[in-house]
Amino acid sequence: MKDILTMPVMVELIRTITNMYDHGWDERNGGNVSVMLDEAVLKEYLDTDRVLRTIPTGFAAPALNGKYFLVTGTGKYFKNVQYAPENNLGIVRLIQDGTVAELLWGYSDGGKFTSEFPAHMMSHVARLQVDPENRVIMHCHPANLLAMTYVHDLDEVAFTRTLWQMCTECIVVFPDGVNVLPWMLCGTNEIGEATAEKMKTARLVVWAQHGIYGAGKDLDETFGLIETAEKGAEIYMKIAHLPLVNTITDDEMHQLEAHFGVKARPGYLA
Ligand code: 2HA
Ligand code: ZN
Repeated sequence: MKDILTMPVMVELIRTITNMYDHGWDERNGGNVSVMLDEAVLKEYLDTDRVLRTIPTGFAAPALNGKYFLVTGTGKYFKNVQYAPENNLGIVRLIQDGTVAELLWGYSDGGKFTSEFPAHMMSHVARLQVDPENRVIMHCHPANLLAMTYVHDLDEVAFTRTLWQMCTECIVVFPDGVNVLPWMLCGTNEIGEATAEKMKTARLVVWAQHGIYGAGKDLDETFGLIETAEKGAEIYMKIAHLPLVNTITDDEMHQLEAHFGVKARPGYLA
């Protein structure tokens, strides 16, 4: 059996979480990440027959039955993950239609997965239906995106168009746009279901006055999505109070679509 801390996705998750903390996206215990694992690879590092304990999930997700996830722990600080991964992270297998999680590794102080586990698992289900390659759901609290939800119309077309106009590459990186949920109570099945519904049409979902969710095939892609949206929001917060003299026009957006081979969300450009 190889050392689980050398499993490439584990190494990458710890680096990514540290990077998210360093970006200021995950104060205190803010943020959570889940990665769906490949069973064959995991078995090189872990005896998957050895169940440490079982934890009820409080929801059903039959599509994820038998699937393995590496997930951040509830109440854990991203700042600390690199120093004590086994305490701050866990590996679970979902059984009984996703109503129960078997803990196979981690949460070593008796803890469990993030309070946003419903939003993560329901979003995995939603994204896998659209993109069978999806593996990662990431949530964090980037300051400029949050700030933008206090001063910008939360209409998804308007919100997306503003972000696209803030940096040339935004439309190339997230042509599917950004979906937006109004303020809702976090940590509940309700916000999980609402997030998953929004994930059917975009890989980025903003939670107004709270943060953002991203989805992607790997950690780099998902981090990059959030990073690019946050850069757009940062530019917006720098200029929103100033007279707007120039912008990226819809005609220029169409040039970007053609040149980079992407298709903007239908109806979002003139
Ligand atoms: O506690 O970010 O949304 C972690 C969170 C909850
Ligand atoms: Zn949060």
